Amino acid sequence: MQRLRPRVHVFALIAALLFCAPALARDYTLKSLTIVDPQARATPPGARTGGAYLTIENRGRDNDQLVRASSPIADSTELHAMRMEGGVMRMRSVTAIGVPAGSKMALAPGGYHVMFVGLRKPLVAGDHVPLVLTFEKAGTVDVEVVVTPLDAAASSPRMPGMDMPAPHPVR
Ligand SMILES: [Cu+2]
Repeated sequence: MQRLRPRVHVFALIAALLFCAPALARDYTLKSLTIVDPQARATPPGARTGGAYLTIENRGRDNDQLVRASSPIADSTELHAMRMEGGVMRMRSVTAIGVPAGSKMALAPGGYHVMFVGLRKPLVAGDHVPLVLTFEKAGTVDVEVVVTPLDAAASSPRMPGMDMPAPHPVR
């Protein structure tokens, strides 16, 4: 019996690691940039758009900017900003999202985000979807976006329009 115990502990450890893994934030390093915890909210049936969020840390001495995002899961993948205009939350596409040297830029509900326009299938909680991010200086990095349940972001500000067809003209 005594000799079995270490093995039991190893199994317990492995089980604990497997159980914890999905909850761990995934980080990706690209030169002096770190892409922290890319995630997207699950979409309701029939939704044509979805948003993805992540944080970019720039530990370098040069400013950089996110200039492009692409994914096979949507007809187009855009960089968007949200802001209040005349009391209404609106989003628009932007050509770049700056990441100044020594700073952290959070793409989060209510602000900048990556927008999937023309989703080819719904975003389902637990799925991992591929996303390619291109920076002006650091280059390109492949990340996986973890899809979280719709209500996981309930504590975040609601984003009217996010779950509806894009409210602005799409090229
Ligand atoms: Cu958007």
